[in-house]
Amino acid sequence: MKSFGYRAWLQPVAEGTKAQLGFLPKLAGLKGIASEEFVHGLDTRFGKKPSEDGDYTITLELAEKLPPEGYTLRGDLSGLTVSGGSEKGLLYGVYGLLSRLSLGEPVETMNVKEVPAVARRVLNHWDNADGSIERGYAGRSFFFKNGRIGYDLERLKDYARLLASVGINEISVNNVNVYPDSAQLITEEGLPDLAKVAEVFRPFGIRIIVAVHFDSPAILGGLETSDPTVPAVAKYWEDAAKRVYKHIPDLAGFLMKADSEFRSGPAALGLTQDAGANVIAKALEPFGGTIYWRCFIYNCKQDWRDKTIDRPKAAYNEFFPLDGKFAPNVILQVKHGPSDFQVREPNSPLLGAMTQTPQGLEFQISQEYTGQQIDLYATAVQWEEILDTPVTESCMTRDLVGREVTAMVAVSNTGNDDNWTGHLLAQANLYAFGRLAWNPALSAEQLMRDWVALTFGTDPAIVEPIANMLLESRWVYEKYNSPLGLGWMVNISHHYGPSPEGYEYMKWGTYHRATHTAIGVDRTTHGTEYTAQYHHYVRDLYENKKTCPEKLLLFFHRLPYNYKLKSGQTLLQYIYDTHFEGVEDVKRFIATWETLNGKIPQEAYEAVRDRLTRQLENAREWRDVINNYFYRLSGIADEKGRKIYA
Ligand code: GCW
Repeated sequence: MKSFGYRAWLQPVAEGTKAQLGFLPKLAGLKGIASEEFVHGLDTRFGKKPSEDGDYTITLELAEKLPPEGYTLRGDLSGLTVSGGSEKGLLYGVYGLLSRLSLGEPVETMNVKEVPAVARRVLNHWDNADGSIERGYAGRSFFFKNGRIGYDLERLKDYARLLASVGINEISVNNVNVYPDSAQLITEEGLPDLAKVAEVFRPFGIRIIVAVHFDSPAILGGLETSDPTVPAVAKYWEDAAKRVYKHIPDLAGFLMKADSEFRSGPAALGLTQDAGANVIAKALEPFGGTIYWRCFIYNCKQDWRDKTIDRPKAAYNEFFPLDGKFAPNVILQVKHGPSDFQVREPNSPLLGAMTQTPQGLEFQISQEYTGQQIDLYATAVQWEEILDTPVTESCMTRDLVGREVTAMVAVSNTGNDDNWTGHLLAQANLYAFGRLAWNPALSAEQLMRDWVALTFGTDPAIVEPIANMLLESRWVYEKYNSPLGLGWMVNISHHYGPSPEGYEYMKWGTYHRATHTAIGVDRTTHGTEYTAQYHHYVRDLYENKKTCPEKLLLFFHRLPYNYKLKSGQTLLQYIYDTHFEGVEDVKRFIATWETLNGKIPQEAYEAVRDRLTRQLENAREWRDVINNYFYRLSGIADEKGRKIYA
């Protein structure tokens, strides 16, 4: 019997909940992965097997008029038909049906049509061949061991099911920082193993992507250069593509992190990014492959004294001039914000700016800067805000999905911990990403409620408190973290816990430049001119302190501590207040969680309680370090006279 956490959102329905299946199903129609998964799901969720003597017929069929990944569920008193545009669509239909049954929806009136908003719903794993995971907070890799592919077949299959059940259809398994071991994945030696992984995921409609090293032609091909303008280098990539597709004919493509954080790339050779991307695109093109080219490029050797460089401007400067110059099978993978997955930052100005180039919008499910799966943090709430951000006066970021944004991508938060994600409630983030990539119009509230109900059962006495905690968790974390869009202020390298000046004098380009009177970087047209990268509607919004969303004030403006916010609080008092509140909120989370004792599986109760206790420690540390820092700098006391440990 698998443990509670391992089963994630594919749980057996709780005894006595309204979701108990009220009929005995008889299965008809197409046989294959969809019918197998239906039988498996019925058994594990409801303890029932379809039978010839069943009293309600579920028919699985293909319907050519539907898009390949689309499906319909049409039920009446005599039975329900799942129609899929292809076997893949049918599989999604079966998962859709099973979760609706788990949520207690009646079959007789079911009338659903689902078509994904984007064709590519992608998970990037940052797993290294030695089994470690970069920014992984849930144990070791379940893809790699001891320098090569190594896995537990059953676990991998269970993972494939989990991902497919929420519509994820492409995964890269190796880190974008490609080290010599994982560079080998595209060689004759490495490919048979990778092909076996692809084989596990294939039936579930999931294709593999490989992260490749820009210097592969030199490292693996024995060439003197990896310069993409050299014919032998282009030939290397053509041969590599042929080799890879011989082993994995349905490979989704390659993923490249070039010219970023000490990686080599076109810029290092005096070329523009299209010069690299297009050569690889051409090699992949005959096989229908795509090259995902990351836009996370900035100067990571900056001198903190130099105020002429502003890191958030980097990606736009590098890529916007190249719009229209990329081959059609290049997808530019853009992090949602211009900094780096901070708790609060504006959207990347590249989103909406490049109209001629397909883009992948990159999220981070792994909680690098957002509590590392120790602190509770529902990423879906942040993603909803990101999608709700205007690009122009008449276009929201959400509207780009399915247009320029042809892929939704996220960095995975999974590892070989028994419950996959370390913090049990962090499973909600993986779940939400899949569903949001399928349908970006879904609200965080809907996603969190569904996840809680599928995981813990539909009893409102359980769903309400847990869903509410999740929905509040982003704001609570932000309250005790780095304030008002400043970002960073984290301990260097591992990025957990506070260090207000940790990055202040380093080369990474992340400075807040606090003095005894003011803090922040002026990124308006009077300062670094970062705002000029946006459409004028959005630029004007951010330029003006009065219209700039307050939670982003210190991202865009340099302000004195006594600057008055709309609430009437000064900037500094706001910082003190939110930091005191954040800790109290975490205490409240613990109290709420304790009301669930005995109502949910003990294993889950205790595991989460343990994480919340650790979160409280972290929140206290943040509160006291941040408040102390600002008090020492400004000399201004807390109006409410609370303890600042000065
Ligand atoms: O956020 C930073 C991380 C790096 C990561 C990089 C990236 C994989 O600190 O660990 O490297 O982003 O996205 O490439």
